[in-house]
Amino acid sequence: MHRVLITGAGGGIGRALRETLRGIYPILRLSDRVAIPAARDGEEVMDQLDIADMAAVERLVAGVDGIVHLGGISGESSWDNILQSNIVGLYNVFEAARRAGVKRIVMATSNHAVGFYPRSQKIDHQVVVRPDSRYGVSKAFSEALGAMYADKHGIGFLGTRIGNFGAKPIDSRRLAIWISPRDYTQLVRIGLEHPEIHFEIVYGVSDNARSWYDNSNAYRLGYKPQDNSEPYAAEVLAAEEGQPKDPIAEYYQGGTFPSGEYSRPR
Ligand code: 15L
Repeated sequence: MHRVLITGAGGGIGRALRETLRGIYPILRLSDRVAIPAARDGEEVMDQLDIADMAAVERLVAGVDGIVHLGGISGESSWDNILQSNIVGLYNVFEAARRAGVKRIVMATSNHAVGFYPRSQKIDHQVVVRPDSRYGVSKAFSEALGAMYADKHGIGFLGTRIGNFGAKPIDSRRLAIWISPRDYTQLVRIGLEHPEIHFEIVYGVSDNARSWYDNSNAYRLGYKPQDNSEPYAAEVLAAEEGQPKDPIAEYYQGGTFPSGEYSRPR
């Protein structure tokens, strides 16, 4: 990989990858719809753009070998917002990538594509999607789009169903789904560099003892997570003691995403 594009480079994950992937690939091209810090050696910072604008996306992907697509909306939002960024914008990125001859796409899909599975069930990468929100539906769409562009056009696709990315797990649910920056970097590199990626789904989680995922597909591809959430467990659980809990949010893997706007009889 010579030139790797990171979309959504101004967000939390994008800012971290900008550092951890620095020097790994000769050129990191960075893009967002918000302003991001100026380019350093080995970087190209693109003009601010909205991925719903196909002409702008075509300019963005020209000359790129691989894409880490973090752009778009990263949580629940109105249908119109999701439609523009995570459906139309996402399609633009894939279609422009095909026209430009991009070889690989690593997608930030999400645990919310499968958030309506109960926490009591261990799920692998082959379960049927059970999105917990409009946002989760858009992430399921990204996986379907990845499959189509892999099967029809040969763009290698790694869908990383990210749990929660950060320096440490921030609550009891995140003890199950947390991923550290260095572990996520490893997954991204597998997606860009593994010689045999055609279409793969993995969970973007560290080696958490409380995980409700069977992440054997990631391990099969060589993932060796360095971090796990257990050292943070006592502190996280103590901080939550006595706090009121919503039973729907507690029951499902997706937490407040399934319980938000929930209108079934409880
Ligand atoms: C996600 O997909 C979101 O992008 C992130 O902001 C968190 O809400 C995360 O899931 C989570 O479930 O913790």
